Amino acid sequence: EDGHALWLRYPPLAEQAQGTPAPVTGLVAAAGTPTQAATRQELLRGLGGLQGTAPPLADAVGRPGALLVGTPDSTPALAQLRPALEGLGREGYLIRSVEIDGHAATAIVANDDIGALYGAFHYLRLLQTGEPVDALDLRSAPEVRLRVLNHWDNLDRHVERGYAGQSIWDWHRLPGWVDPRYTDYARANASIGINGTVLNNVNANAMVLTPMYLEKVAALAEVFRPWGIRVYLSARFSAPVEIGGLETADPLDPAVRRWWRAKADEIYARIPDFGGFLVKANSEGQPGPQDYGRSHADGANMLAEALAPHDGIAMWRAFVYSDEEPDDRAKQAYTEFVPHDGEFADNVLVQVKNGAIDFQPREPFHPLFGAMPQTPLMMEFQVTKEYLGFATHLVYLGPMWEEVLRADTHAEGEGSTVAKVIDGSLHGHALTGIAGVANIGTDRNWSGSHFDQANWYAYGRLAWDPHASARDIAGEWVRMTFSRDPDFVGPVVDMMMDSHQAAVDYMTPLGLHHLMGRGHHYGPGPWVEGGPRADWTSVYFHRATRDGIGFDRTASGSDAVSQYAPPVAREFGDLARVPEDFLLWFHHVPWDHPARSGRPLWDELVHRYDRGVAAVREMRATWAGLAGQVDAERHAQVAAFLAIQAQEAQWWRDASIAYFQTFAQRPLPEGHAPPPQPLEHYQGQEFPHAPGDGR
Ligand code: BDP
Repeated sequence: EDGHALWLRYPPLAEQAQGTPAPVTGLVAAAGTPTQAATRQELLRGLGGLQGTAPPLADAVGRPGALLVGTPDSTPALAQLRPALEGLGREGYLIRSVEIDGHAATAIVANDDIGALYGAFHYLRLLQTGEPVDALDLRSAPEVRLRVLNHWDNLDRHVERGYAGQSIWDWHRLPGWVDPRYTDYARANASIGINGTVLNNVNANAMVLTPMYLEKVAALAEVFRPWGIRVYLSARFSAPVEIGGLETADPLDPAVRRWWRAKADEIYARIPDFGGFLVKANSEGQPGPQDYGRSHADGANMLAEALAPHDGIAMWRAFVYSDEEPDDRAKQAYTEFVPHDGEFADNVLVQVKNGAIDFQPREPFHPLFGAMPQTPLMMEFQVTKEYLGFATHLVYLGPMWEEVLRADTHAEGEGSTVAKVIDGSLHGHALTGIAGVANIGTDRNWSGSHFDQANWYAYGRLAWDPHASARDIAGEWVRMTFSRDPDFVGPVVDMMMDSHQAAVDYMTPLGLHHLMGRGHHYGPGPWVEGGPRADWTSVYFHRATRDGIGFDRTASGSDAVSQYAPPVAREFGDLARVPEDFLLWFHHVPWDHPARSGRPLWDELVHRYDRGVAAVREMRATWAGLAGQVDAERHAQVAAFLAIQAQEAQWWRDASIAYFQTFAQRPLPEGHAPPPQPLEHYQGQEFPHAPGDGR
């Protein structure tokens, strides 16, 4: 049990605590297309594992208990369900208990092969999670059209912000050697409904657009196609200069436009279902349209024009940095993008990180959501835990994503949630998307730790349905990955659900943000200052002085709150109403400011740091108590990682308190131990072994 099987383990149901459903007695499944073959194979594999033996294949229903999967065209016995398929689109499906030729049977039916594959995975999930399957009437279709992973993978296989080994794309051996892992990857993603993957880092190398690499990309696309997954590439804006021999990459230059059109034609000739481009432009030193005095819309539309004849999509990121430092970094994306609402071509999606800074442990939702009604905005979540303890800390991201998706932008009155922006319903967009920065690498367990698989899983499930519950998703994942025993599931789900708040508490409590070590982002660095840009330092963000701490983003400060719709701006801007988790994000307050607990701010801060440390201690105890309920191999690794997390939570707490105390000039509240080392000790530590950005 090294975790390689992910949530697709299919252990015998008979060995599990609960009763077992009546076995499937026969499988009616066509295999005339690669997707149909994959569907049939998955059901044979899944049922073979869960039931002990795979059911026999059958052409027709001859006795009770058959399972039929397919489309009305592939499987004539399912034709009677055709009318019920209306509105489900290509990817949706029905799972129903039916009667066929006088026999009770289960039907998984869809308009298209890919829908049937998704339905098959859903059916297997029901079995794996112990849900009853004898009276089914399920209907499901994705709420978001493009559900993609973003790999920040470089061509030399270093993964930027990757904590699970090297890139799984073995560019050196492709296309000659097509690693079976690519199929495993596609299968795992299809099981959670992911239908696109951007193969290379947003800090892109133009080489990936040359024929040599496109041949390799085409080989991957071939593997992914049966699983409903399209490939996309990050496009470097200056590619026409770097690999095209042009003198400019100006998006309004006709020769540049021609170059991109020809490049798109060339790609589609090799990969007819290529998804499109993802672009990071004018951000952190990347080239972009502003280099030529043009706007983001000019840049995006040039690529959109090249992709449009092939139905390709341009995903243009809103994570931008202009050369000129703003008065508040949190305001920048909004300032640069909102004036261009309505200017983007129809096949452009603007991809927005969940918060306005950068995947911090907790951020309020990005003010762009709801603020660009004429532009489809896609969500960018970070599945890899750059700022949340890398792969060693157990932090389940479901609750954080749920918090953002359920946040109310008030853009069209109450109930205008971020989820409704993303699913297109708020402003009537048919083109919708969501991206997750992948946590996948060459480690046997794919994600660097067993529990980080849950974040990949939860990302896919929330992409399919952004209104889903993080707790339900955790429950599914635990049952499939570890055990269905309620005595195990209950405490583990609780531990996962509390884990995000714990990390926020021991790293960045009360709305603090951007306090990590410089460059590698490993461990605490609240003292980081100097360097090329103020907004790459910690002191810029926490603004601690003798008088107080926090970033004043109200009208008396940077006024970033005014980028939100008025009811939200009023709430965040009001010291009495701002959620305490965002207190120091929006307000600069004195050290003796009374927190809602009644404690003065300094005491509250210390209290929260210690609360986080205590929560990790509890997680360790919970997990230790579950020994014997999972295999020893995975239990031991999780236990070891929790021990690392406990040490590092303590380190965050000690270093942060030692530092902030130099401003607060107050003793620690009673019952809270002072940091064991002087501040200089924490400041002097170096980490040559910490994985960095590789640049
Ligand atoms: C930051 C990462 C950096 C990425 C950047 C981005 O530190 O490595 O390149 O985001 O999203 O979180 O472009």
